[in-house]
Amino acid sequence: MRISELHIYQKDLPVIGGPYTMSRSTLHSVDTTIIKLVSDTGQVGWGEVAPIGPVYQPQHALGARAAISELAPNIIGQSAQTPLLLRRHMDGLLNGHNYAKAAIDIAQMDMLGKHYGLRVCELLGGAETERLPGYYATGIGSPDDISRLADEKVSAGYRRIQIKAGGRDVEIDIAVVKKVWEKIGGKAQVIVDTNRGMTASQAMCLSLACRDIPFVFEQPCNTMEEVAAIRHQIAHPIIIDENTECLNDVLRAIALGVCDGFGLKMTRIGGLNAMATVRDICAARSMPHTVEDTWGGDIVAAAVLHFGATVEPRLLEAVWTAGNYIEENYDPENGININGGYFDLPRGPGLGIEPDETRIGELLTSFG
Ligand code: 0XW
Ligand code: MG
Repeated sequence: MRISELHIYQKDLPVIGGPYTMSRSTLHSVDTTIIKLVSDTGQVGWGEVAPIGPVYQPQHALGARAAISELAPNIIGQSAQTPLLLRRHMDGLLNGHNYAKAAIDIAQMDMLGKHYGLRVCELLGGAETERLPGYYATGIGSPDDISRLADEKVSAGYRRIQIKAGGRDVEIDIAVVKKVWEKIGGKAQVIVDTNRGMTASQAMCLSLACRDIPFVFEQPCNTMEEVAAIRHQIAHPIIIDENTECLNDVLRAIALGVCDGFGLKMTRIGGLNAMATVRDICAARSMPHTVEDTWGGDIVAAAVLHFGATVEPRLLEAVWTAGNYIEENYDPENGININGGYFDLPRGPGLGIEPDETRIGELLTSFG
């Protein structure tokens, strides 16, 4: 089976109930790129990548489409049954741009699963579970608003609440953490994620002011070096998110001993197959991690769930999808939705979803 067509679609995803706020950016809508691969046997595979704006990471929607367009002419004709060789082929055509390559990797795995009648989680080694814990990420807000939201989400079934912090007076963030703990302490795990938004001194100030609250500190500062500088001066375990842009960053973080786990975004790392290597290295060092992505609809969400199901239960922190903020599923029948704080793993072959092509935006470019 060989890839004979590659089609690129663009769709704006307005943030429902938004804007989505973090320390360095406020999103009212997210631009997603969907790709459709068609094989010479007529098999279809779907991929997607949706950077959460141009500031969150060194990634952006136009860049994704430009990189995919750069690769596409040389993807046509490649085997659709050898994901490792396809990845190496892409690396030989374009240096970096893992997030763009991820969309092609996801589509190729969807296609391969459908070809063999296997789910993507089975292609990745097998599912440990059919039901995955989600987490809820608040935005930046006031102590009253965020604690009320956290309480609502715990009542809805979530057992992990990520509070956004950073980019403002650290005293306000301290008040938010304390008020949230008052509301949900002992009922859910609390993560404080500054999205690279604090200086080392602000992060130390928040941690020491809340030393009696057992939260996990996510990406407290901008760089791994700043995190390393405060690592042994704060009172909380650390997970690294934005700093893990590739496998080598994960290896460096583990070697430097700067964190106790990771927030792993599947497209940032390069897709499902690249993420499997990171998963197995984390397992070798007992490093817990989330499985998530920046943003995206049912295609990215399904890929996240399939991947999350293959992680050792002792190491899977939680999964996250943008479904809470997106108006409609691409697949009206088997779209990905969270229920009571948990996701059900799709049952069908490949990703287990079939996007309705009237719901996936505008066809921009076709190759093959
Ligand atoms: C909570 N997220 C997964 C959603 C946005 O992509 C940001 C990200 C995070 O953990 O920072
Ligand atoms: Mg994060």
